Amino acid sequence: MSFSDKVITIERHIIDGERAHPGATGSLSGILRELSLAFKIIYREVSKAGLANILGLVGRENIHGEQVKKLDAFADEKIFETMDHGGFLCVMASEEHDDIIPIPPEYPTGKYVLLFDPLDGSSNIDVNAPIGSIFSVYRRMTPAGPGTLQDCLQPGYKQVAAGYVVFGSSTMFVYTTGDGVHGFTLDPSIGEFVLSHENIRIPAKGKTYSINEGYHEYWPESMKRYIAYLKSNDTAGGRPYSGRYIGSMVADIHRTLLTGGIFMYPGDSRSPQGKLRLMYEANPMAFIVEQAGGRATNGTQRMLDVVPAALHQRTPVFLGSEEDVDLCERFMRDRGAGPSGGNG
Ligand code: P6P
Repeated sequence: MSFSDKVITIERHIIDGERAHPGATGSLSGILRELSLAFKIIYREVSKAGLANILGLVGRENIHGEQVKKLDAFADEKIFETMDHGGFLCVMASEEHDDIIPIPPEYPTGKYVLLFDPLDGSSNIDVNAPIGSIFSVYRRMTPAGPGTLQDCLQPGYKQVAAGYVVFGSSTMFVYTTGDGVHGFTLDPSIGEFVLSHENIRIPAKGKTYSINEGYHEYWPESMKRYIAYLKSNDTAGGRPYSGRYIGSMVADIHRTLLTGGIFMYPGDSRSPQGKLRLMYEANPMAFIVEQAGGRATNGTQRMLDVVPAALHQRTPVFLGSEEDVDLCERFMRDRGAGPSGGNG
């Protein structure tokens, strides 16, 4: 069996996908191909961060008042540089930039919009915990010319592609274009992302919950009751669940996607909208989880139906296995004692 028969690179998978859509112009494939290059470049720096003295703070804050570490800025720069000239995009937006990022006038514009979190979980860089990049792609709304904020502020159900790369014990690129979710593991020996998880499906019900329990006192009572229920002893009901929380959204959601369960970053008395960003964190992850058979909500409605009002708006996030998210919603809807014993 030849090498090419055994190994399906992300480029080959994208081309095969494109052939399945005769009307495809190749732009979306081009975006995914260029992004995989950007992620390889970021991988090279992440994998030697401890040695390349790239650690430490750039010494400036991003718009959210968070110290920006050099790798954040590096990842942001590399994604922009890789994506700005291909003629696929009319505008970009990044967690690291207050406003939308125009395509330089010397380059052609295209029909797509790219939003991204260049390096999420950056607080984990210095402790060698998993980190990742997240992206979301839409078709432009405006007819032509430079893309606008309106092109960026679309509800999540209009995404045409979304994905992430997780820099962990191995480096994986996971994406969907609406035809299921597929995972590719980087083989450094050939410098290629190779298909390793075709058509990922999230279990209907899991055994783990993922939330920062340090904020327990700030949660709404319904959240406290739900988490207490998951921790209660009911062997037949599959409880107690195990707690798993890395504090890196990409890693926590990647685990939830593969093994099931529920990831939560709720709003609380200090931050009613929580911490995570709708446009380039919650929406792309919601698209992926739904495509894998799971659910994603902001606690009151389907995440992908939320109509955005601002580029960097925050949202509470509850996503994962369908049955787990359903039960979580029942607890949150029932402000009283919660469903009788949950009966999950
Ligand atoms: P907390 C990382 O800083 C991040 O943006 C997400 O990756 C992660 O899920 C969350 O914040 C962790 O926040 O408040 O639990 O430390």
